[in-house]
Amino acid sequence: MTNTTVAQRVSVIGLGAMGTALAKALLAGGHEVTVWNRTPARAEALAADGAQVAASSAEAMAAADLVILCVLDDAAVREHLEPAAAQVRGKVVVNLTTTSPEQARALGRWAAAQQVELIDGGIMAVPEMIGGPAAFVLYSGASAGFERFRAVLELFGRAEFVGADLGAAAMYDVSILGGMYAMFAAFRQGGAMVRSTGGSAARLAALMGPFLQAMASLLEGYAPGIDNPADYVQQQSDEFTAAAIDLIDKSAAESGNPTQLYTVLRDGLTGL
Ligand code: FVH
Repeated sequence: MTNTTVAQRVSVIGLGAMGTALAKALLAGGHEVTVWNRTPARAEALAADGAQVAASSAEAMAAADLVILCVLDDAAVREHLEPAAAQVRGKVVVNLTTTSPEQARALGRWAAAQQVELIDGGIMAVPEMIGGPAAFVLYSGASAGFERFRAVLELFGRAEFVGADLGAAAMYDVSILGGMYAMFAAFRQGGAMVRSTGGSAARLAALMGPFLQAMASLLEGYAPGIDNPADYVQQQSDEFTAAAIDLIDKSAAESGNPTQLYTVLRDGLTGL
């Protein structure tokens, strides 16, 4: 049952920067929150905000109907979830730890054997954004469990359910992060290049930011040709794209900042 007015019993396992932000959002939303962290001081800091502090991860999981994990990696998730099978049986578990799609599916196989409704999540926000208008979280896996706790999960940011395949949220997550890292790598490289002509990364940011935002608005129009390659209408020839990227590559070398970055882009965007 989704009910925005009923306080739910929720546990948060892992109180790093992100787990702490999640727990605070749940407390602000009026839920009964139990927390556990490997280093106890981080959990005790949340007691003042109204959280119950559990003595072990298993005790925290036993205290809740909805269990949220946000630890370093897949190994840390398994280290705490697998010995607590009895504490999570019949419950909804949301793993907001960043993992690969196959790691999410493998955890799903374990969860299915334990009668656990597993949801994998990918947080598209930094801790300071949690609960704010720009934050969103991708979810996949157990759709009934997601709907049951949707109102709780929406406290973190817009909740986007992307499919029943447990690997789906992680695949969207890493795809989006790939775009982000490509942008930051190009900005860092560009900053070094413009400095060679007396420019600055600050000026580049002011010019590049709005241009990239305009380019981002073209992504939706580009999508149908990727979803249905038979319908793909090429906007720009491979020769044009390759020549443009080669010019950027040559300019990087002329600036004294040679890089493999554009070679990789050329391979990704053209068949040449
Ligand atoms: N911070 C961010 O901007 C990103 C946004 C996108 C999603 N990520 C993922 O969220 C997971 C946690 O990230 P975090 O920012 O909270 O990370 P830290 O502040 O470094 O805290 C790590 C917590 O994990 C605990 N931990 C580590 N290993 C273990 C273990 N073997 N057993 C139990 N807990 C473990 C650690 O505990 P402690 O060091 O305080 O004792 C912290 O609570 C992560 O997957 C990001 O990729 C965040």
